[in-house]
Amino acid sequence: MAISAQLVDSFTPEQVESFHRDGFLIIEEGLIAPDALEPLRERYLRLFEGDYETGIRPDEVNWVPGRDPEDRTRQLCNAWKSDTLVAAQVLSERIGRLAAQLAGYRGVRILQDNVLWKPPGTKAIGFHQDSSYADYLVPAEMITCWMSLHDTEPDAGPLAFVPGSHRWPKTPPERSQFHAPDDWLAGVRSSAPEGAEIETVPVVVKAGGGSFHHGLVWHGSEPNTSGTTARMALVSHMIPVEARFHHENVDVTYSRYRRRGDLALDESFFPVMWDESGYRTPWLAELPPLP
Ligand SMILES: O=C(O)CCC(=O)C(=O)O
Repeated sequence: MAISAQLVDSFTPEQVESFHRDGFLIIEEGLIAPDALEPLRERYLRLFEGDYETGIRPDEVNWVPGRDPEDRTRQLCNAWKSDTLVAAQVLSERIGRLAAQLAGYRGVRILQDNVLWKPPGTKAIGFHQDSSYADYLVPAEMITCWMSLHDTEPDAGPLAFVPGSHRWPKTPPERSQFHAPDDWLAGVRSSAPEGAEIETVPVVVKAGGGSFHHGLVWHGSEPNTSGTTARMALVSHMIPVEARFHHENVDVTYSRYRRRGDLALDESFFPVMWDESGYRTPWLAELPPLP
């Protein structure tokens, strides 16, 4: 029997204001429908075994069982290309519309997804600013929706934000400090304005809840010290619909999708999730409906 739940469909002016003040907005529940949670968790187990429904490998596979240490937070990027259920959630029109409302964009397209799995005993994800990884795009910015597939607990390494840090300058990415750093706040400390207090706010929500965050807000997650509680999260990193490739700057992975002599983002790889004109990339209609 279907479990009914109120899905978040728009934000109040107060929520939009709070996003702009803090650089993030936490949503207790209703980003993912309850009936989609267990099927998505099952897809995660298959994906991390290297079992790809579409036969296509994600753009980044940052953890492979047996190859990589058990104490690493497990991550895939662009698993939507490998699994149609993940694609249906990551590329959801509703999530795109909500992101556009918060960011003030006239439309959004997907830049990249993240599939994250943080079992007990796994180490931190270093605090970072997403937009500092986007200099191969114009404009080099994004808004992110982070959706939890589990109830999150304060000691299970929840995603956490530094409020107001989206007003601090953009700092170049420190890629070696992303996966499993011992000092997960090192990056924030070195870039915080003198005297700024570094407070972190954890995302403690029900399964299906999560958050939206500004591309410049500092965020990351501490080690999972809970001993018992795993968490999985699904992330849509979205960019303004009019974004294009930078004519010179490249990304080691994603600039492979740049066509010769053309800076446009190809909708096969960067589909438009929602646009105020009513346009949505046509092939998205082929995705399975979400449970
Ligand atoms: O879930 C995490 O630990 C990190 C997620 C993250 O960095 C993001 O959503 O941008």
